[in-house]
Amino acid sequence: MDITEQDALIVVDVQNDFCPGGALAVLGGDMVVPAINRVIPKFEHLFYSRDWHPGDHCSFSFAPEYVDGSWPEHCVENTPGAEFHGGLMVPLDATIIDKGTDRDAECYSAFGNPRLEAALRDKGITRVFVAGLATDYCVKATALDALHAGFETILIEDGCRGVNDQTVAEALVEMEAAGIPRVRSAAIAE
Ligand code: VGL
Ligand code: ZN
Repeated sequence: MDITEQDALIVVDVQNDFCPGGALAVLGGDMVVPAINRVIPKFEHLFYSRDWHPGDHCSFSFAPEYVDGSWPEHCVENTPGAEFHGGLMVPLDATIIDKGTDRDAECYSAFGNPRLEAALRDKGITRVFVAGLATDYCVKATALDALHAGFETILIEDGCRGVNDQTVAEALVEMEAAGIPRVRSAAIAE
């Protein structure tokens, strides 16, 4: 697959708290790392979002239900859980996009931070590839927002993992129906 200077990679929330051992671990969350690292050298434009919450963020709950948008405390700004997975390649010229920084608002999409869309437009990007965690929450929200903002949007299927099998399956159907195809990392890297 041909990747050009009009393409960007958006890596969503590949942070310790979403990986095994983390506060809100996604099953196999760390498995996205080799898939993402494989495609990084192909892209000139790299964006990495971070879930970056204040300690009293409104999504935190002591009795999380995982179905109504309440979660155990996770990705608190400047804590080890909020750091990128240690194996993830993060080139020095990559742009980091923090989101969920407002205590009173949930923010699944990386486009919740207006810097992302502004930077994509500024660089003349027309197509984005999306990967990361979690497929059924922040990856889905980011990919759908990218599409609605007018970018051709492609999901890197082995570069994503989700919270719940059922909602992952639904998310994949929803994204596909919206017009977001899936590609495997090997097809990009080759
Ligand atoms: C996420 C739940 C809560 C995600 C972030 O990155 O998918 N999920 N905060
Ligand atoms: Zn969060």
